[in-house]
Amino acid sequence: MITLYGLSVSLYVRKVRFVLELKNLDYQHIIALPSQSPEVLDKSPLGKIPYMTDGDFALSDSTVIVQYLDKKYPHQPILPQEPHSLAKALWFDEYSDTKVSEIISGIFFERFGAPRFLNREPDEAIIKSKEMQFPVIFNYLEEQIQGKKFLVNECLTLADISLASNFANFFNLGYTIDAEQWPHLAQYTDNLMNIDFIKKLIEAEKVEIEGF
Ligand SMILES: N[C@@H](CCC(=O)N[C@@H](CS)C(=O)NCC(=O)O)C(=O)O
Repeated sequence: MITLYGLSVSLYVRKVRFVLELKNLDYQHIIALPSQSPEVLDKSPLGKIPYMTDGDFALSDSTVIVQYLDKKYPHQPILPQEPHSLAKALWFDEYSDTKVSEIISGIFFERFGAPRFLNREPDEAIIKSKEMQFPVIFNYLEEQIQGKKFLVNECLTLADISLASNFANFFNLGYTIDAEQWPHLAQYTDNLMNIDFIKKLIEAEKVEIEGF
């Protein structure tokens, strides 16, 4: 049995859940926070979420987990075999986990996390400075998408799954993408958010985080 630990609103946790859902794997999700407790460190040596167990095998880090899942459960693959395509898919996952996350999840953390976990109001100056960086990621992605439905090989890969996880937080925050300025990105993200398993999980999350 697969058990995934972490908060639903984490883009890294959501990335893993998207893959579990896409592959239609049986799993349980346990809500857990990052922690330096010995029990958590035992499964996640950096104390971060997500971490996962598959039977008695424990592993952490979203990118490690999804690569493991793709190897062990190869139906509905998310990673291409061909080396250039594989590198591209892993690159967009990295770009999403770092640059996109720093901006979008940075804002999400201020709005959602600061009041709940740091007992303070969101810092509007931090939010403003991150909003000003939207064009950096939008321009790059616009150029990469070029009217395609998916980023790599015209089929859904980890590249799109990782970005969908980040943009779910972006849309949940009430932002929209200016389709005049970034038509490809607006269309691309709209397509992603309407893929069945993505849409369903985002809806389910809303119920899970109610009252959090
Ligand atoms: N590279 C990791 C990043 C995971 C991560 O940073 N998770 C955050 C929550 S969204 C966390 O646990 N932060 C606590 C910490 O950094 O100690 C992954 O892909 O899973």
